Amino acid sequence: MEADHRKGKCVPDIMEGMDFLQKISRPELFDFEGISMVHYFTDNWVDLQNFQARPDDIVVSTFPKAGTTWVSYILDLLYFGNTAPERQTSLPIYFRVPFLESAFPGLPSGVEQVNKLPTTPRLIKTHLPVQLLPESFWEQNCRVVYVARNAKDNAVSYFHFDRMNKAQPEPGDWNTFLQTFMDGKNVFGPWYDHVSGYWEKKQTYSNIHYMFFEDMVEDIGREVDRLCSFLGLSTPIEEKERVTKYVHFDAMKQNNMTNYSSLPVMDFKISPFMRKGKVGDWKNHFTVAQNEQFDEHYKQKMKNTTLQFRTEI
Ligand code: PPS
Repeated sequence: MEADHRKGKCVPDIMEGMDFLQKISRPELFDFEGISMVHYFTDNWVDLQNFQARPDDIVVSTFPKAGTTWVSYILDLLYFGNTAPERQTSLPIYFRVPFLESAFPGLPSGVEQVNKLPTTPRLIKTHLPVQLLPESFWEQNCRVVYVARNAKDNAVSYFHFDRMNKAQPEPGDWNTFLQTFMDGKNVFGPWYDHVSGYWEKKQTYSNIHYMFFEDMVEDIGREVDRLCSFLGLSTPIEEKERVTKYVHFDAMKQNNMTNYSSLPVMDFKISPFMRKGKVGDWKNHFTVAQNEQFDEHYKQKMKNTTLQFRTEI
């Protein structure tokens, strides 16, 4: 990224690569290190595993569709909302907080984007399960903000995302996708292992802040406070209030820098990126039979973890 944000020249060359994305086709799913993956996230694997983290890097880690963009934007505003206001109007959030494992044709890889970030700290997005995160993050004792979302709403959101996003495999119909999700055969592998993997890691690695999408919907002000405590930020109250206003669902949906409208792989006529942002939308998708089957399967998969979710608030 060649842009110099401090001088106001902030639409980087990277935007020119976006045309390539229009031409990409739906990828095949394959097994990669025991995880279902697509090549857009494995093509740069050697660089990725050799990635050199810095101690002040902040990693936003999530299972896809758990609230990544929401937390990324909160962090971006907390750190850079005042110092570089032009970033807010000209650089989409997915370039401000690069997607580490991404390797899309025509665009610099996620690793290259991170290495060219002009900001400190560097905010870095990943969906990698805990065991595949590059070692240097742990070696450098980087802060990791993990966001988890209840399995039912997470599955619904992922289903609609796969329908509208050409960089993902075809999801099939809802029943098919739900089975895929339960089998853990979606991109980035089983939800169950992802959320419990980071939860277990937290027991031995104290620099993980584990957040829940449901808590954010319930009280975003409280969650921003907790996040600031974890980060050691003494952000003034008025500033925090400004941040919570900007990151409201409706504001982010209207904001072209946070709603992904500039990413040509997504077809918003099928489903928007900022879709509903609710807890409990699963009730509009699960049949009674699907729900019973899911609950039974869930109990088995989650029987060895203390991790608890709310499916309604
Ligand atoms: S991605 O593609 O994995 O980075 O997607 P991710 O950002 O993790 O998740 C997208 C879902 O988060 C919802 N979202 C929000 N909900 C409430 N408030 C705010 N501000 C907000 N921002 C994003 C978004 O609408 C997607 O959820 P669904 O249920 O599909 O609406």
